[in-house]
Amino acid sequence: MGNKDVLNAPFLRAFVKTASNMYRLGWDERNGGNISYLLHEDEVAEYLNINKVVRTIPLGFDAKELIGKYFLVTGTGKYFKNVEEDPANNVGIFRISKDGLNAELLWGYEDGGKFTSELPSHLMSHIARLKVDPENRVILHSHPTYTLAMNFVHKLDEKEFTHTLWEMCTECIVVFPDGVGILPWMLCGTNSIGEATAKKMEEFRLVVWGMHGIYGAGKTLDEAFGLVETVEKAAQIYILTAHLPRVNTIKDSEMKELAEYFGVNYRKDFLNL
Ligand code: 2HA
Ligand code: ZN
Repeated sequence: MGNKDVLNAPFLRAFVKTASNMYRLGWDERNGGNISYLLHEDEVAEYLNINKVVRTIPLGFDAKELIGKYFLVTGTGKYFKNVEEDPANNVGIFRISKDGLNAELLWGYEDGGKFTSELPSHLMSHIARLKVDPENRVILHSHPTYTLAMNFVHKLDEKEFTHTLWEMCTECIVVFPDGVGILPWMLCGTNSIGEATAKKMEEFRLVVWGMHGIYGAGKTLDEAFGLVETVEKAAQIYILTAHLPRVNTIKDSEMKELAEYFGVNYRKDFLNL
């Protein structure tokens, strides 16, 4: 128990790979972006002594719904670019303390750092998603280029924004039938934006932070990443074509056909049928 090298843990390898992919796609400049991954106690215990708390770090909010849960989370001020070569300084593994107010660090943040400034949005979103999907394990935040560009030229209305994305790639409505939630520009790093994000997460696995970036949620790193990747692809097609005359389009009746054929529960109110 607890004596295998955590750097070889499949959950850490997958996490690092996700951060590197996001960096290489240009979504996470400098310290932009953050990822949180809910770990099972037994998988943590295979690599770490779960009775040895390295440091206790106040959360700054009440996370009592997550008491005793373990998270792998990127560090504040850390660059996605550097996660792969130095996970121990750039990410950390902690457990939520018995009073729900602290993070009990078990590994990582070795240079004295701590979790991302967006932890309120992450943990509050985990709480919200777990109520909808008990298997949800990942929340990630990023600044994907075309999605962000689209924020400046497209109306930030959930129905219209989702509809435009669905129109840009045939499979969009199948990948995110629940659509995209949108928050207006808000001050980031606060409990308020955390509460607002979590409220949207009750309904959506994707939440755009107006003129800032996007959040994705999923059962796995691949699911959360894939959702953001698909939105970004659609936003890229939109930005590449928005200024050109539209000659062809995927019709709402065709999107309905897709959703029905693939058996997904889509937002019918986001189509104009
Ligand atoms: O700190 O992306 O929203 C990284 C961020 C903040
Ligand atoms: Zn951000």
